[in-house]
Amino acid sequence: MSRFNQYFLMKEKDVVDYVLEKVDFFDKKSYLTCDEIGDGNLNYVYRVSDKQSDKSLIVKQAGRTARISEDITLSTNRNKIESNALIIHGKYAPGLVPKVYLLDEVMSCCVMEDLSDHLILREGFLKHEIYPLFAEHITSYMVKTLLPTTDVVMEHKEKKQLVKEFINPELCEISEDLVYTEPFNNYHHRNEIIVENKDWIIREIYHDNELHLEAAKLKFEFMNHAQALIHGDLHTGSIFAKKDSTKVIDPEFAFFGPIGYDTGNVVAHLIFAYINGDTYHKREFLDWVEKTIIEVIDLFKVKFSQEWDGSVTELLAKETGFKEWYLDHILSDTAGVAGLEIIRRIVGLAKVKDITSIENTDSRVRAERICLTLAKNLIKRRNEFKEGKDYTEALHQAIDEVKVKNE
Ligand code: SR1
Ligand code: MG
Repeated sequence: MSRFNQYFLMKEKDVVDYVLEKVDFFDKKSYLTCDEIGDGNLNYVYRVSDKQSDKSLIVKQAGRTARISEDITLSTNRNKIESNALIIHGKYAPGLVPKVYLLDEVMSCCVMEDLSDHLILREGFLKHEIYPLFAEHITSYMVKTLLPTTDVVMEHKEKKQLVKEFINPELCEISEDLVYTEPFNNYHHRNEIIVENKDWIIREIYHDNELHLEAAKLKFEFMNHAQALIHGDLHTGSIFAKKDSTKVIDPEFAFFGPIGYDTGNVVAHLIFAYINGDTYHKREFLDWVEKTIIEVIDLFKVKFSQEWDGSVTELLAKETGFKEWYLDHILSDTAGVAGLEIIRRIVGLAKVKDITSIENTDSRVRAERICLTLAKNLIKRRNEFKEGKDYTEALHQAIDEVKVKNE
């Protein structure tokens, strides 16, 4: 009788036994080693390796509470959502996500391809590494995974069935709270603000009612616009990269939501990378990030439009002007979400190393103010961000504005 017929949170030793019992991957006589390598906020991630054959795989298990805080209790069903999203994304965008070898709904874990020849993109960015193909790859990933699951392409009853399967209430609630609500009012008393920026943030974020109104509109867009099966957490910690390859991992926040939530997250985290590079005067890296921000928007538009022409099935979506209207809406959402994502990572609970690793206090204060100044602009003027260069111009404007105010 298997000891894995009832859920429990595994330790390294259990994971080795689990893999030998459940997956036909290693030789049964191999000597396996296992390390917990997770650094995310929610789950446990184990790498199981066989030194002799040089083979390895990943086991990811969901606990009943979030890793970041015991106070956050969560359904372990998120592991099923993640695995199924990876399987669907693998079908639409082969080569851009890891392969799933096994989904185990009892143990709430999945076994998947080990990508340890890649590096988490945020870690690469912290070393100011350049990834020449990133914009090409991530725009392909987004267009190929998002458009086919919209009503533009997917048969409508099939889509509604998938919407049901991807109802993800608890993880959506995390985003509704952490991204769309708490940064503006600290209503769960868990925002974390550095003391040197406290008064500035109270004035510029907590007391800006126009900003709150726009955040409210975007929150309802997030909750009520079942546009496509989105990744739901597409930051640079959810992406593995090496020079010639990009793999998107971790879609446990997947649900049917606005496409701009994914595109906006990618842009926001490129902006964090830029601000970190700017703090350390990394010119070559800065030029590359700036070019990448522009390409992410502009290539997304081109690829989305081409893919639309080749795959649209909904009759009314073929009406002249509809595609342009649809894309325009995605672009406004992209800017709005990018702004929200920036604010939540500076003001809220879950931060990003691009900013927290800046040790010098004056530099950290400056970096945060640039981010927040830009973010407010992105949210309030989101209808005006139509091209990649609109973002980089606004970024430079924010840098100049903060410089002037500091003088
Ligand atoms: C409680 S989880 C905090 C954050 O980590 C994830 O990566 C999501 O971004 C979530 O909001
Ligand atoms: Mg994650």
